[in-house]
Order: sequence, then C-alpha cells, then structure tokens
Amino acid sequence: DKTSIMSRGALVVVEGVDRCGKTSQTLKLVESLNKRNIPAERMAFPDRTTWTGHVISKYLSDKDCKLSDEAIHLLFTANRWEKVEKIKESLNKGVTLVVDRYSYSGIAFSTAKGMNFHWCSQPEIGLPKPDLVVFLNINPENQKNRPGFGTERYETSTIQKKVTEIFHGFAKSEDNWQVIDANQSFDKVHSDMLYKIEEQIKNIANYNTPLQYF
Ligand code: Z5A
Repeated sequence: DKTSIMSRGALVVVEGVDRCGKTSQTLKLVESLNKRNIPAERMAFPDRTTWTGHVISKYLSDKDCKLSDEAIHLLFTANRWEKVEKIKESLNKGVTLVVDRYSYSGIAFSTAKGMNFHWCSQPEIGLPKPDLVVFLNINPENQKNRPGFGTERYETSTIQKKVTEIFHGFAKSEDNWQVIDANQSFDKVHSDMLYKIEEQIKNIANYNTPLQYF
C-alpha cells in the first residue's frame, strides 16, 4: 500500500548570489521532479505577495524607503514565519519544497551590511531547517556577464562579494550544504542539482528522517 509507506517531502533550499540561476533552476527542478512522479512545489523568499512582502519589495526597489537595518531584517524573517504552516503542511503531505533563498540569505545580506551575525541569526530559531541547501557557486566574471543585473538596493558588487564570502563560510560549517559549480551550462547545473535532491529524498525515505528546526 503506497500511502502507508509514503514519507514526508524534503525541504530543499537553493542559495547563491544575484543571477547565479536560482529562479530558472528552481522552476526547472520542480518540473523535472514532477515528471519523475515526485510531488514538488516551488517557494521563493522574499515572497513579495504577502503584507510583509509588499513592504520588503518597496524597500528593495525604492532608495527613499527608509527603514532601519534591524526593522527590515526582522521583516525578511517575518516573511518566512508567515509560511511555516504551509511548509509543514506540504512536507507532511509528501510534497518536496524547492525554495529559492531562505534564512541563510537573511543572515548573509544583513551581516554584509555590517550587522552582528549572532543577532541576525536569532529570529530564525524555530523555523524548519532545510534537509539540503544547494549553493550555486558562480565566479564574479560569469555573474557580471549574465543578463538581469538590476538596480535594487543590494545589487552592488561590494555587497555581492561580501555575501559570497559568508555563503562560503556556511558551506564549510553547515553539514546540510552542498556546493554546485554554477559556471557550468544550465543543463549540467540542473542535472547536478537534481542528483543531490533525489539522493536527499531517498535518504529521508530510507531512514525516516524527521524534519529538524533551527
Ligand atoms: N534578501 C535579504 O536581504 N534577506 C532575505 O532574508 C532574503 C533576501 C530572503 C531579492 O531577492 C533581494 O532580497 C536579494 C537578497 C535579499 N538581493 N540581492 N541580490 P530575489 O531572490 O528576489 O532576487 P535576486 O537574488 O536578485 O534573484 P535574481 O536576480 O532573479 O537571480 P537568480 O534567480 O539567481 O537568477 P536567474 O534569474 O535564474 O538567472 C539569471 C540569468 O542567467 C537568466 O537570464 C538565466 O537565463 C541565466 N542563466 C541561468 N543559469 C545559467 C547558466 N548555467 N549559464 C548561462 N546563463 C544562465
């Protein structure tokens, strides 16, 4: 009986700097997983459609939107807390979530501005912890040549460079992080990511791994 052996979905997060391929890859991953009869959905942070998301979107796109660093940091976190029930519900139904950015972006972008790492990490405590974080590692030359360099607040090379360093720190210290070379072709990056995700889904099923929390 399939339902009695159905395991929970995996919580997979994709992290990386601007234009490393997060949006395009997360869309394609959900499509490929569904084609393999693995139920999967995409989620993205910030979710600009919610009430906190409206303020975040305004802050990112309008330099005149004055919010203290602490206030905007907590709004980004609140934007994730708004989704906790939906995350748990989907995973319990056996749906794998492929999430474009999560807590690590929240901590990395704020500490890149000079905020305290420990302070920035505290409001994430209690959120579901990803089973797997795929870090799309792109070199600065390739990043510059990709289309879509925007004018939003954090789209400056100084911030992007600091964020990259902080992501490398996570990749070294966190056991759920896997680094993928994002300089490769779109299809090669896709198949590398898919391999890691399928491996993770199998592990959860084989060992009945419970969801963890920060
Ligand atoms: N932020 C924060 O401060 N705190 C938080 O808690 C969170 C976020 C969650 C908005 O994020 C800002 O919010 C962000 C961090 C901050 N600031 N910055 N930077 P966002 O996720 O909404 O926006 P974004 O990071 O700027 O995403 P993006 O520009 O959409 O980039 P992407 O999703 O990584 O890239 P893409 O759109 O998939 O790909 C870019 C282009 O490259 C596109 O034309 C692709 O077709 C092409 N591409 C993709 N892969 C390849 C390969 N392999 N080869 C060649 N070309 C490729």
